Amino acid sequence: MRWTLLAGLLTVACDSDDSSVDTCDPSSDLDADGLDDCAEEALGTSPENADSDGDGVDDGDEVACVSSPLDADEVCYECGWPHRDEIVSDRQGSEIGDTLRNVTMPDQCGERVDLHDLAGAYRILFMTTQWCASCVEEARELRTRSRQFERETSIPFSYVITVFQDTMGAPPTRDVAADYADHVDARRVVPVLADVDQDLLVDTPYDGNALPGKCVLSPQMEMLDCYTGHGDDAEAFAMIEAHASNAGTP
Ligand SMILES: [Ca+2]
Ligand SMILES: [Ca+2]
Ligand SMILES: [Ca+2]
Repeated sequence: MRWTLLAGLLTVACDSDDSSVDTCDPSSDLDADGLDDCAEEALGTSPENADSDGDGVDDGDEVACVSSPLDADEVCYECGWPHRDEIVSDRQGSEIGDTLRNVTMPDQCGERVDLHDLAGAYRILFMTTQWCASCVEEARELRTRSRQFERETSIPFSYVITVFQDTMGAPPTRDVAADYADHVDARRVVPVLADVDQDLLVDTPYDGNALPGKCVLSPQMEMLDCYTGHGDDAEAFAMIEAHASNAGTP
């Protein structure tokens, strides 16, 4: 932001008349980071420094993966998840209608992911244990189910699998996310998170007693419904379509 201010002051200082206010050239990409000079001006990034925040990832790549090119603490997730935490409201709680608290959990790429970065799309949390064999069977369908719903409705959606116990019934280590993702073929389509501190058993109405637990989340991370058991989640998908329709989303 400091750069934007400085650039603005320099522009004003150098202006001899109003006609020279807009000096950027949309056909020029001086630092070859994939963003033209005018896009950089609008973003507040430097048109002469490909990595404005110095975090090792070029500005254009950060914009493409939905990561801030002006925040050195935020870089692209290896698994490709966006950083959508800016969409989440402050009204947090653990009941239906509340906004889910932000918790950080390791994913299948071995990185810690802020749950709120997964805002911006509808989600169904699929909360399970590693030892639940019938849950594995259903979890294997979730990648296809996610893609099918998105294709049919054009509503941004995916399941998010969270694992709160390992094969022995103990809290999972961070490696469990990668193991489980491989086992159920989630690839990088369905986020798989190891709930190492069992945060979601506290932060949602789900108590972990019946498997799997499921919570439907709005793009703002509001809990629209929570329930348990296997199934095709047809009612949850109908709820998402109705919610999206009311919210004016296609
Ligand atoms: Ca550029
Ligand atoms: Ca950067
Ligand atoms: Ca950054």
